[in-house]
Amino acid sequence: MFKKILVANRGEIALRIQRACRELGIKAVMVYSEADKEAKYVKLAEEAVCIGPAASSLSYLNMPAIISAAEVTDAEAIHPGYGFLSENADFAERVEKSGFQFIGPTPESIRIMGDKVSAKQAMIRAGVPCVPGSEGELPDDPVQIRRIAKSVGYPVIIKAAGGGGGRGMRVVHTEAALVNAVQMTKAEAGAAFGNPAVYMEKFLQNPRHIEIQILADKFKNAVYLGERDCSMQRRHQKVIEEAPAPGIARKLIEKIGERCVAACKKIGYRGAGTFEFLFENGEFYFIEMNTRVQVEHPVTEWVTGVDIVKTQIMVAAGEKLPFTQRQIQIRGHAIECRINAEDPFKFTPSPGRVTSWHMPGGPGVRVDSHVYNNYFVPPNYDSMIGKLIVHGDTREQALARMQTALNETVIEGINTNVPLHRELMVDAKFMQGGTNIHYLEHWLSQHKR
Ligand code: MV4
Repeated sequence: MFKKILVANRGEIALRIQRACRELGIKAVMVYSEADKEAKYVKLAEEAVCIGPAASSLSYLNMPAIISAAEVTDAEAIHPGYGFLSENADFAERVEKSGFQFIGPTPESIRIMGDKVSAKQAMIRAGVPCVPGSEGELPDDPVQIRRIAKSVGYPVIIKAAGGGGGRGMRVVHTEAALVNAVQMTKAEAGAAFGNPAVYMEKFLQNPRHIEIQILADKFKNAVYLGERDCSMQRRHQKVIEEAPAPGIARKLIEKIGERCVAACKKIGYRGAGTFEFLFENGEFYFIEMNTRVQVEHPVTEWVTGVDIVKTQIMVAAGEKLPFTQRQIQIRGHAIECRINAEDPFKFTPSPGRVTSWHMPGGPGVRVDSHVYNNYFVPPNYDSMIGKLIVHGDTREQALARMQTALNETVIEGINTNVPLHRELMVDAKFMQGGTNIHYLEHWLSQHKR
């Protein structure tokens, strides 16, 4: 096992990784920007290195600064967390070329999944069901583009190969709008991602976003840890996640989970990963794969009892997965509310000094946050300042626990979206379960203030 790891991230996930290291008896080196020197995990750190000014481009995205920090502290591995450099294949390569273990998949796996066209082709070859669409990149010839759209059937969606997470997409309803839409998307993709390649899919009108968590070691062992329902989102930012997905038969999850595991073995995937699917009319359609630990990993940890972050570190160190598929059982129900420093209904960011911070507790309540009383939330980063996760024997019990937990929560000095969560947890449709990807934005348009 590693003796020392460098944590190349900030916020709640930096603290989460630090905690996993403590449990494993590994020293964690924390890196921080000038804006983050007051963060809890920096104060708690046995070693911390300032890697630059507040701007992410000069600190958390600064590859030489991070690798130098690993060199001067004698770390053996680098955990990238999520966001920042976590899905940057060049970074993973530079980490390994510098003699450190990248805690994640190989640069090659990251590269394949980063290009959404090659990701889809890999999944088709591995037997994972995908959204019907163009076989690979769209050609330039308008005649061929029209022919492909006709065979897929309108409406279609044009997506950038270099996009993902909702960036670089355009829905097309008619043949009249098609070729121009393709050209526009290509131009935007070239400018935004340095890659003008686009592909086409049938546009699914009312799907749910269901994702499968997997873990794999370096010996082609892989397991799936069930699914998460991440349909409650606004502008491609998830707001609430839960596991398991309400109303989806276990048998269906097992079938798709086994496909994901087979795909991992086929491509030699290692580490933690997530297969994202759209789920409509009882069918799963692969859209993208995330090659990192995700924000919402705690709901899966709670229903499976598996520590995903610890396991990521263990498999990166060359250990075998410490469990088989048969040992993975889903127990109860977990819900996560992302706590953001923002206006709860207008969504304007709300950084600043937290003058009061009281977190809930009791049975089945977990809080992952680096914030503490009198902490200053810097204005330079993502607005997420923590996550409130609950577990119950049933979804009803989890909902009741989340309602109580949100009512106990007191955060003063900044605005947060806790009031929004309080309303959503008593919303009849959400309480019923199974809302689709449009539900939250529709709800917000009906609850303007
Ligand atoms: C789609 C889709 C409908 N049909 N693809 C948005 C984020 C990116 N990961 C893929 N996205 C979508 N792809 C087809 N063929 C609808 C979305 C989509 C969406 C997906 C997941 C969660 C929220 C969403 C919100 C709007 C659109």
